[in-house]
Amino acid sequence: MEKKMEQSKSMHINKIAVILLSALLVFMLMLGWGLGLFADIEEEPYVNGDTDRIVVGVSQLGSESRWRTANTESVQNTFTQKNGYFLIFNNARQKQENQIKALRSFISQRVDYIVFSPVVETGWDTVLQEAKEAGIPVILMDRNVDVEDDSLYVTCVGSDFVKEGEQAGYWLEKELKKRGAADEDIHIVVLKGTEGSSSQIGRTEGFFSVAEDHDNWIVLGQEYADFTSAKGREVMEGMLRRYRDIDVVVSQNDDMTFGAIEAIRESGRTVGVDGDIIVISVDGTHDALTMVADGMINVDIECNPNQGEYVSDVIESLENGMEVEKQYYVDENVFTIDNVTKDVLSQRNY
Ligand code: GZL
Ligand code: ZN
Repeated sequence: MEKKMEQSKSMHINKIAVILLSALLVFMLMLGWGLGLFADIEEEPYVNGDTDRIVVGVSQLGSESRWRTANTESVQNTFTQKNGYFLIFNNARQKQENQIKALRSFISQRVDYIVFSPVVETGWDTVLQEAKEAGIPVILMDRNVDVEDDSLYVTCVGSDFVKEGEQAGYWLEKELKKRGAADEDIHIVVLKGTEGSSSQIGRTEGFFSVAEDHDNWIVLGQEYADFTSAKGREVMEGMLRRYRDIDVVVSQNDDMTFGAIEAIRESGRTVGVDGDIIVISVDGTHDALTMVADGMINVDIECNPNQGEYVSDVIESLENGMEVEKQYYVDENVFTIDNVTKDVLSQRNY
């Protein structure tokens, strides 16, 4: 009996503790709310036209890479309530049909601007025509669209992907000359990003526009690996099984590079400045630049994800009735062991 009494008393005390704790939690939340700590999380869902802020509907294609995460952060840090925006953000999880749905929902909510990073270049004409008829300006971010009528979008803020691909080729030309191997047969494999995306199309076109000048550059294989580490590893494993002699891997983003390096190491071969296989990558993420500094990645062509402010500059121009260009390129660099300094690494926000 005694024991039972003890037990029910301690259960009673637990109950009071739980009630007190939850009351404290509610109080903290209310306090936080009152202090505007959640200022950038919209207090209520947007109903057509009921805010004096600029309403921006953003369709982000997914979260496949470190680069993409940084691109999303750049958007969310720019289109904030204190900057005068009402942001409606949607992540399409790599699916075009989800982006089209998101664009249609932005149109029906009568947002002021649509911003989106098209997962692939084609298949947008109809929904962009609907946005045009609704009088909603469309700004492309990061990637481009291939449409009949380019009045369907106001501008594209992104990277010159063809130039990024060419930079990879030019670096390889210089590197082989430096090694005294400019005329030797060089065996190359290429890991390509999402099929049909403008980053994949441009980088492929750019690299091959240089490669075609070199008969001794033998491209053993080029395969899609979707800009992800997992796919990059899987595709590289297959290539290592098929090709005994690989001298260079050209990988169209850092995430695929990380996967490919794992596969190469597992095969018993080495990478980088003193390795069996030269590694050329794209994006310039912090983790990859660390590997450049360590000599594991030979060169990383930067692709700048911090595009939010460029897009908001375009919106401000449009708000002030100014003309805007059809294409804005963000600033980008080429990193090798010679220029990845401690400063570069400490300032890298992605
Ligand atoms: C490039 C962007 C690419 C990045 C990848 O602008 O489209 O998509 O290079 C990302 O990391 O997945
Ligand atoms: Zn070779």
